[in-house]
Amino acid sequence: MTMKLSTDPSAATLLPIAKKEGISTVWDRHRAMQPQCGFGQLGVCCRICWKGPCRIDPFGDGPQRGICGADADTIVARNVIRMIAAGAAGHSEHGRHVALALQGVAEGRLPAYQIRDEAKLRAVAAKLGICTEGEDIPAIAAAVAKATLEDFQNQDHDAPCNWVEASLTKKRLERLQALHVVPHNIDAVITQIMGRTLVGCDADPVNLILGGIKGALADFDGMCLATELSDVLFGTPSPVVTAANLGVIKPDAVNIAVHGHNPLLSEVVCEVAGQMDEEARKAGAKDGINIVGICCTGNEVMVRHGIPLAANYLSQELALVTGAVDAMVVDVQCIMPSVSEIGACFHTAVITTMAENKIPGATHVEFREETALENARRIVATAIEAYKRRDPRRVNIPDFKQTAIVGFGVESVVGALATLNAEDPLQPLIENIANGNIRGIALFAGCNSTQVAQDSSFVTMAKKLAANNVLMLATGCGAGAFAKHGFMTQEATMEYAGDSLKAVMTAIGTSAGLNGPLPLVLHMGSCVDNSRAVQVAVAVADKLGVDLDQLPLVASAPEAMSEKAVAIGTWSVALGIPTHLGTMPQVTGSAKVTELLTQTAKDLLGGYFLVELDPNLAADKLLEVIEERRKGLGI
Ligand code: BF8
Ligand code: SF4
Repeated sequence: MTMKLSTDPSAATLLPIAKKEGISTVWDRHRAMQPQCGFGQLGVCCRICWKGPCRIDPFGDGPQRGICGADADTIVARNVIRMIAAGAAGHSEHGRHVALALQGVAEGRLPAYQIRDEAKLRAVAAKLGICTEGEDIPAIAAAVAKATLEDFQNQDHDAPCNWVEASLTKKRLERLQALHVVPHNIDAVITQIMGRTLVGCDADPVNLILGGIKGALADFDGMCLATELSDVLFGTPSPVVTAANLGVIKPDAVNIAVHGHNPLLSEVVCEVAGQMDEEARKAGAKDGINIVGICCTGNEVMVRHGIPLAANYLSQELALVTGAVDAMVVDVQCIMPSVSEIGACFHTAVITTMAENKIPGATHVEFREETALENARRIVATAIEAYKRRDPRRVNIPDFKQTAIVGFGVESVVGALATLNAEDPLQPLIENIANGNIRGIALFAGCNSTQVAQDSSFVTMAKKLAANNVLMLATGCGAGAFAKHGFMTQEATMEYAGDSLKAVMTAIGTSAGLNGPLPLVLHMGSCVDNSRAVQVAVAVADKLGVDLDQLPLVASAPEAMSEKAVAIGTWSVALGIPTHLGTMPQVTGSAKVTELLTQTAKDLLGGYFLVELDPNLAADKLLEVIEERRKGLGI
């Protein structure tokens, strides 16, 4: 029996077409890769120096040490913390770009950008302890940018990064400081990980993992600043009704898919597309320009502007197989290198935009914040030109799209709650958790992976948690999965939520003017927006006078694959959150590292990894954890 590849109905429609056209997809390549290397799966393969590669025999018969003498524990720990460093580098580089853009706006150097949310800017300044009295907006923006960029520059090892310090409970910060894992400088911590994992350096698995945790907290710092400063520049999300899945691609429009992660590019493309709509119509597209999102760029523009989401990670190639995407504009991260080849099978212009992220076969239009408008115009013009070459006979847009109510940032969640209690907005949430109407909160994050039938684990787990009255938040490709499967609708709440959860969601939604319940899963944004969920948790913990590891809060990445997910999962654990992984982490070749991450972490941090590949059992285990936490709080 062949394994089901995806639960997304669009895949079932488009995969046979890809096959007929001779196009290989991620699933074909996954199959061709079998059997995958067992040493790599266990994390016991080392390629850190050219005496290697070395691998440890997991059965104990062959070599137990690499040529340099490193054992399985050292090799596994080094490998996994290098993954954390890579993830932290990706997120924080994204954050640095946004911070530099804010600085440029403050100095009046970037005409394509502006401060769209002044209230948020003031709130961020207050959070960072910046005095704003009597200061104008550019001055506040400059001060916020400066304080943020300090997180990349500070050389005092004892001074925590500004954003980490501002974003955690006091208790959590102290606990992490006692373990010496609080980052002082994002870049320095990432560099330290690369340095200590060179051949012949840190060989102590515990020390290595602690270094990795520091790197993961640097990742958290980068996410907090990326999220908050993006809100300042592009607006803070508020609830908006939109749609998800490949049916959002329009046959009579110039379809531009924005794909990647950083909103600096996609925001300007959206704006310029609006100005160039008439040109598209002149070229014969009677519906003008239609922007659709893929991956986290998709989430960013979805939660801020209601731009529909075409695909999450595993469906990005299928967007091209529709034959109706005229341009796929990409920036950084999670862009399969195969897209240029598939785009070339059609008329699609695949456009790379970042100097440090090019793909052979793609068109490169260099994007710079200083020339953003001009660059975006060229990108949109390229899309219109490509549209003229589209072959209508090869267009196959699956007739699948689901309504999605998205855009639940901290401000909108608190805003909705404030309609019930204006003086003390968190009180209704806390009351309902305390009385058990809401048993707990689950944050679904992370990717799609070919190791799991696409989206299936998200859907299975959410159904069970909903029935057991767990409030669910989602980001990244998890949010994409839920949006595509209709879980971000009021109907889903009515269908799947347990009675008490349904009642609470209905009370909040009705009072917030939604004419019915909140959607079953609240879309908080992209992967960097995981920091939003932490903000809600910190606010609740502060109000209760407890730390994060006491809350009935769990996280789950049932289909994790990226190094960024490794970094996020690790900081989630470091913040005290039990964190489920539904794909096998590449660490099990070391009993010591496995024990550290799944058990010892619980004593050290309160959070820990919980690995369960079966989504039904995973949901059961998370429910148990939630009940255990409730018991701890005496509720
Ligand atoms: O940052 S969830 S597949 S798109 S890594 Fe990538 Fe994973 Fe998707 Fe977004 Ni996050
Ligand atoms: Fe082998 Fe050691 Fe080199 Fe790794 S660092 S490849 S274990 S010799």
